[in-house]
Amino acid sequence: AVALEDLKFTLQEVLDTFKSCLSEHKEVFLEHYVAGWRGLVRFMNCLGSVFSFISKDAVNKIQILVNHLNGENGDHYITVQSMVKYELDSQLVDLTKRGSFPESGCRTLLRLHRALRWLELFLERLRTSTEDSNTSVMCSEAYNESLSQHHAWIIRKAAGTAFWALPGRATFFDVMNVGSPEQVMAVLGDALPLISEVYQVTEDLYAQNNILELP
Ligand code: 1Q0
Repeated sequence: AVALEDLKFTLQEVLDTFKSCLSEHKEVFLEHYVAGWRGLVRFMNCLGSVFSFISKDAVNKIQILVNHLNGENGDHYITVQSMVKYELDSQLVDLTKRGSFPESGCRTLLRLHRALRWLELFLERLRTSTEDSNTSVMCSEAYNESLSQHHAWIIRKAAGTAFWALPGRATFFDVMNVGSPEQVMAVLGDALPLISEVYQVTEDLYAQNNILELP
């Protein structure tokens, strides 16, 4: 019961943080973006230890961004927009090959940004799924359409294997603990447009700055 209460809080928190990500002027607050990811990682950790290699990488990237936020130049990291401008203007980003700035905010956030697209596709499938839909299949389809294109063979292999360990749809919905399948659908329906918007704003910003392929 305690664990479920915890999760309920987490999922609500995740949705709320993505809601609070965007400013009036459609800027993305890094603090809330990172908090959203923290919530997702907590949720993933509850799905079992097969996913720990994934959550380790996510946690590592979250930490890099938090360190920037809390660092002496933290003021420049309030929004993703200000971060991109600051790091590019100050030449703090490796643009073509890995070198002096393996932990730039721009390249680190790009990895999470690509994963957000996977999340969007996966949740959309979940939202429109039926009782006999297979979560592993939905997860791999979403992955193959998005994140996998940026991953080396060995990572794709490991991810593909982990997906088969996903719990079934019913368990998944139980673990979310938002109520009946209809209520889960409603919660997903509320959250998805917000997640899509955060994704799109970031995608446009990265495209305008020509930094969608940072090494
Ligand atoms: C639920 C199952 C989770 C499936 C997550 C799919 C993503 C698979 C990614 C597998 C690769 C992870 C290993 C490391 C990869 C890195 O090489 C890669 C590139 O970084 P770099 O530094 O080497 O250039 N890193 C990444 O691509 C970042 C991957 C972050 C993945 C974070 C996934 C967090 C997932 C949360 C689960 C949410 C469950 C949804 C239900 C929520 C309901 C509201």
